[in-house]
Amino acid sequence: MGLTNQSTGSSLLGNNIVIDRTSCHGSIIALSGNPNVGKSTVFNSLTGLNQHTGNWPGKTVTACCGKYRYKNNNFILVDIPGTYSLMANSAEEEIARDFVCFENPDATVVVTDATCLERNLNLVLQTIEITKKVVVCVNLIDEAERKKIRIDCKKLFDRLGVPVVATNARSRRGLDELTDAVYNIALGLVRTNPLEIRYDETIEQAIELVRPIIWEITGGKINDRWVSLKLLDEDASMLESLNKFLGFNIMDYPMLRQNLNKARQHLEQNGIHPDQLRDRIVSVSYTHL
Ligand SMILES: Nc1nc2c(ncn2[C@@H]2O[C@H](COP(=O)(O)OP(=O)(O)OP(=O)(O)O)[C@@H](O)[C@H]2O)c(=O)[nH]1
Ligand SMILES: [Mg+2]
Repeated sequence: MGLTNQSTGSSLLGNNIVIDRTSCHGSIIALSGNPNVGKSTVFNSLTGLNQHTGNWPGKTVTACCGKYRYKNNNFILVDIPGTYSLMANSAEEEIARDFVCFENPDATVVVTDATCLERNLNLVLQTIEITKKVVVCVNLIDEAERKKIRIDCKKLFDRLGVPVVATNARSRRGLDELTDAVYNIALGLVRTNPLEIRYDETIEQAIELVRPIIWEITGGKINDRWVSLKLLDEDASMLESLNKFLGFNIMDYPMLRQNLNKARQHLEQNGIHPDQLRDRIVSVSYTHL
């Protein structure tokens, strides 16, 4: 299938994963997922490299890049440290969130554990809220089968609206299908139709007060709906990353400040106080599972 391996000189600098795009020609593929679900095993199988794997969570502490070829195209795979969410509750979550949001990978593979899929789907939902270019890898399928857990990938695909591939990364089962799904998404040959997370009416109205301004300022380069929600939630770490990405302070725009205030007033008037917004956001995500 024309898959060859090669490492790249890309690295994790400080809190950011830095891809040297001038020396890396190819599609950038993020490999994310909860800790200990087999991300590095998938990474090693595809790239031929030797990222640390083992049966305890938190082995991969810095991101690692590797290269593979498929159907005459180069792919740069980035093994991101495992996270349970993209809410930036830790440095790892911040790294994962910033890579998926601001590095604009050509595809993000969310590796999940087939034996406890429901818990893993939270990260999938948070990821498809940021990017449409997602492939879900249901790994450890052999363990699930051993425990008599049946995963209906077709049904999951219907619900999530992104490709879902079952794998046993240790034996390479399903990896050809995964490589093909990634190829199709990264090169835009297949478009996804991800499940849209909808919040209650008041939050949706608040988002709509901010979203068009974000779109105008950023020129559609980032997900305006998601950024609006994060700004309403006063997510300081996301604001810092956003400003770094843009190269200016987005809060310098008076129109944005004005509409954020309006949106926050609207939330307050309808009983959603600033410290309650995050809980509302998280609980709504769970209702989509
Ligand atoms: N049975 C089975 N074991 C697997 C599979 N994929 C990975 N493993 C094993 O699961 C353990 C964890 O795999 P890793 O690749 O290190 O997981 P990771 O997601 O990179 O973990 P962190 O870096 O800690 O987040 C290792 O012992 C792997 O050999 C699989 O599909 N089936
Ligand atoms: Mg790892």
